Amino acid sequence: MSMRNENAEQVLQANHDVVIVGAGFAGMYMLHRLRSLGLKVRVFERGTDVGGTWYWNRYPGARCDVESMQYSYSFSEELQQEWKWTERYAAQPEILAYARHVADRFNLRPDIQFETSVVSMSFDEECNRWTVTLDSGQDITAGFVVMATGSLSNARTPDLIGLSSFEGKTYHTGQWPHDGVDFSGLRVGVIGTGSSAIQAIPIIAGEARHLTVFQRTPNFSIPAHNHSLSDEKAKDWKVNYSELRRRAREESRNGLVFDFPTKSALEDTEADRSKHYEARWAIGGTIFTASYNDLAINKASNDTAAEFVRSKIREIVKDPDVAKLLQPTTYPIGTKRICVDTNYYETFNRDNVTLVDIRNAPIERITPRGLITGGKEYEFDAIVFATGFDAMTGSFAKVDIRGREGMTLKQKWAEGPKTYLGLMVAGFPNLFFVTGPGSPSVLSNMVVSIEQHVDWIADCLVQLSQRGVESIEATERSESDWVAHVNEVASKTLYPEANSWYMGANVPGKPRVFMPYIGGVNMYRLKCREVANRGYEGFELRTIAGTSQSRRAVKKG
Ligand code: N01
Repeated sequence: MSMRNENAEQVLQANHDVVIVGAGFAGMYMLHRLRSLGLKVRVFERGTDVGGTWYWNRYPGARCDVESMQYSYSFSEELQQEWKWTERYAAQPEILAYARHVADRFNLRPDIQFETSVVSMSFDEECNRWTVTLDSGQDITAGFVVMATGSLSNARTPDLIGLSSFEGKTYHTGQWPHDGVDFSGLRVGVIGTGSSAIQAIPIIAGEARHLTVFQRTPNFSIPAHNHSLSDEKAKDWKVNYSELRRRAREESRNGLVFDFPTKSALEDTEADRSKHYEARWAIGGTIFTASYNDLAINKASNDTAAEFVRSKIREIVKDPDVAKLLQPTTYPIGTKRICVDTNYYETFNRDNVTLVDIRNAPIERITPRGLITGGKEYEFDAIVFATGFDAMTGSFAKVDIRGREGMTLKQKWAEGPKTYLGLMVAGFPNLFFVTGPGSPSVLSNMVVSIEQHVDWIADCLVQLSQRGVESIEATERSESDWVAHVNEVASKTLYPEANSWYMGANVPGKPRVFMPYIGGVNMYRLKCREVANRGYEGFELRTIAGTSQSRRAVKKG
């Protein structure tokens, strides 16, 4: 190949119809959909393989708390019929194997560039294209960019004094070593008691010589009652998949199939309520928070569920002082993400486990031998940070994104994320967000929400192509109306009462705004459909004739 041809080839490779950032569940399906439309698409992924959350979060006990038959793609009938889940709740290795299977089955890998981070992006208003800069320094241009970077993908280690002085090993649950960690015979400290910690703690306690758990805020956790999935049960789902998936998408608020209750907790007598909660506890899982129809909006109803779980903690944990520390009292149940566990509270009955309450005595500093809190030094061989994520906006904040007139997304979101439908941002044309802030995302079965966004974006690109539209952008008006609506709906619930990552409260200095849309995936889907049917109401569509970089035609819809 001559030099000239090599240059031409490089230019060709650097120009795409669509760039997708991230090869998790969202990025993989987005690639599949857009490629089937005949578009030239490139995915950039910082990991060495597909899987997103399930690629990074390999901590002991990592498991999905949405049932496997529902936490899976529905876009391919063959895929959903052929894949065999082995447990009610799949463990991380099985979900990662599923993601890899999808990548192979749909031959996605050739269009994914692994071990590549997008560091910056800027929109060229002259030609309506994005220039995407990679960590290698290479520039790629694309008519459209889809951020499929996940809602919980920017792991956060608190900025503790002395962190680098620690002589043992440190780990973060969200960046776990691929070869696993052997805690046998070690003194281990776990910081945090969120979903990740609650899954990891029972397993680490079984291995370590001694485990010390540092708890700032206790969490409500419901037993998973995980078990292997019988062939009959799986068959039941598979035979009825089309109807069940429809119900999850169109009838449920959270993208899960179950019979949503029609009764308030206050309509039952105390004895009936107790029986009902016992039955829900015996079923297990996140749907405990939907035991009645008003637990998220009525404090008196919520109190009954919270008290039931507190009574369970008192029943399970033998030491009354430890049981007291483990009982959440400062926020309504469900307003911090409900946790699902296997033997979490039971673990505190072990002789080799100590709970340290740091609510009033934050960790002062990390020392070479361990950490200091409440004036006492705790010594460890390993410290596990189960301290969560810069949720919902963290993965966007890591990329320097510049829209019209050089405005950065960081500036735009200085007081909290602003989007129209969680899909687009005014001032940032042709940039889509999959499950962005302002959409149901983390309040739902993520796969359902991902598929809905991917399908909407793909359909939108088909429409734009057919109408000769070069750029689409949320208007300031539609964006501010949507943000107001998202806040209004949230304010009618108990959610804002908790210092949760939904509110950005876990990151010092982050604006306190309720980020996901709580109106329900069913209502939200209708709204998105209506917007599209009305010719993308609330978006500005621009047709620019005669530009040199016209978007490639979509070959088929
Ligand atoms: O993170 P978290 P996570 N000093 O933010 C504490 C999903 N997920 O990784 O509550 C001391 O919930 C912090 O304390 P506080 C799920 O959506 C799903 O556990 O802020 N402590 C908290 O206890 C979940 O909600 C699954 O007071 C500090 C903990 O660290 C989300 O991911 C499994 C601290 C962080 O909890 C995040 O879960 C796992 C500090 N400086 C995760 N900073 C399943 O599907 C933070 N903490 C089952």
